Amino acid sequence: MTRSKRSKTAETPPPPQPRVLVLHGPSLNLLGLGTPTDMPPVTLSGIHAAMEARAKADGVIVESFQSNHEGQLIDRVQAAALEEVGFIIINPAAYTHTSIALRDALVAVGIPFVEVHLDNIHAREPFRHNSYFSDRAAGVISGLGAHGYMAALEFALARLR
Ligand code: DHK
Repeated sequence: MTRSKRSKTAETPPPPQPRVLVLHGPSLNLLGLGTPTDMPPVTLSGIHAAMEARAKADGVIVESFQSNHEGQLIDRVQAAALEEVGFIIINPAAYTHTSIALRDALVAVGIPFVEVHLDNIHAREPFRHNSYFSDRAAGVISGLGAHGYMAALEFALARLR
């Protein structure tokens, strides 16, 4: 039997890159597509690009997923458990205030998550003040606009280190 000349270290596969999943709920696909202003619009693709670039510097993969459908968001959360996603950042949008089903999915997979809202939901209508997610979230960021996603990502990167 011939013995491999390659060293053991060369045969050891690199550890899998940590993964962060960013979930966006209904109508967030419309972000930045409204009335033109002097400011460059904040879009989901812009938010994703900024998060991806920041995470890459730490060797972390960021995937973003937006859906207008509750079941698709639930399916994505369940799939994340099989993909060994280490952290979830979620803006459930209007499902924040309605979806026990999406909350249950997050609790069931047990992946730590941060809840993000672009607006300060407590400064809006009373029906937006309740969240079905906050008591199970590692933290909640509300009202910082797109900065909220970057702040959540910094937290996730620190947790994954
Ligand atoms: C987004 C929405 O679409 C609303 O339904 C929520 C959230 C707030 C946000 O601020 O990102 O109430």
